[in-house]
Amino acid sequence: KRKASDIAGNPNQDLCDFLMELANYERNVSKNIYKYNAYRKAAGTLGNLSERVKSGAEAKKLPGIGEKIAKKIDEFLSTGKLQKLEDINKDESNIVIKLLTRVSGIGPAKAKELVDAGIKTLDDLRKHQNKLNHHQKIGLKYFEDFEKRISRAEIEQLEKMMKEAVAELSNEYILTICGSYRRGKEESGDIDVLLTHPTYTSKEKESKKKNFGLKNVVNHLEKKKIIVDTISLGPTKFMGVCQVPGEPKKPFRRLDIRFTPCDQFYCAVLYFTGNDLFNKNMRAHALEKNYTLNEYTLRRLTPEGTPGEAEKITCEEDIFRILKLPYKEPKDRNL
Ligand code: DCP
Ligand code: MG
Ligand code: MN
Repeated sequence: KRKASDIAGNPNQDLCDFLMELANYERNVSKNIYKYNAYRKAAGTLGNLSERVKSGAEAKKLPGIGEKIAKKIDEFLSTGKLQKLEDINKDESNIVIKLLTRVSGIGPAKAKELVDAGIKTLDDLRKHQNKLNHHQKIGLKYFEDFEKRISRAEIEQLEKMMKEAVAELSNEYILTICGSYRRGKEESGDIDVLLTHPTYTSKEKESKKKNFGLKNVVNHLEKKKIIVDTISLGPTKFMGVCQVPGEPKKPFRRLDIRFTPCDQFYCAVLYFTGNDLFNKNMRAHALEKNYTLNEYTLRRLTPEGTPGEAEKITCEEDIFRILKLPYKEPKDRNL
């Protein structure tokens, strides 16, 4: 069942927005990832409510909302704005950093470097592309399209086309779209594809998987005009650009593909489904139970703290069961 807020809109959208703006400021300007995550967690909590929050005190009872954020909620509810954000947005270099970090591939450090070099607008950036690496150039080239949200309908369309395309290479590929799409979101920021093939295991040598490797898949998707640009391509990871082929032209979309050994598929599905805060929590839970969990494996820790053999995992439920955690559907993994 989808939450009411996903259909009828979020009754706390304005509060979520200012918390996310504070989060992004902490990440992009202060470089304080701890505060970045704290604001995001609070925004996530409010975003999951089906009722409008009435006061800071009420919000404080919820997970991830403490004294300081409660005060900000009260200020916002009574004045309709936040003085801290007003001040932040008065500073011109903050405004430029905010703009530049919207370009895919430009992080806080690069944005600051560009500001120091006198860059103020995307047009400045277009004139100084020599300052950008390949990823950042692609981010700039597709800036407008990459900001557009992707509907489930369009992702479903691409999913079907990609599944048909890889099946032409081998009918044994398994292709799963993860990320926010798998968590049931109505719209996504990009498309996260997980791919595996039975000939590719963590023990198999490179040579054996060659015929069914990621490079062949990417080549084939290029031939089908589904993949239209590449940011980077390695043996297990593709980052690039895709589009629904044909007319009418749809926007260009960011596409990530991970090619995973089949014995590690479900740890990868769990990781790639996220969200990232859920993953952080799940890993912390694992450690409390003397396990170490990552995108590849779940392993028990010895008393000395070294990881043992990988547990045999045949579905996501296995991971929850071994960690003695109640199973959570992907749609309930929005922390
Ligand atoms: N991920 C993570 N930690 C990170 C980045 C990503 O655990 N630092 C995992 C969880 C994410 C998944 O990878 O859900 C996909 O990453 P995205 O950045 O594509 O995020 P989403 O798909 O969740 O959201 P969006 O709709 O913005 O793409
Ligand atoms: Mg995504
Ligand atoms: Mn992604």
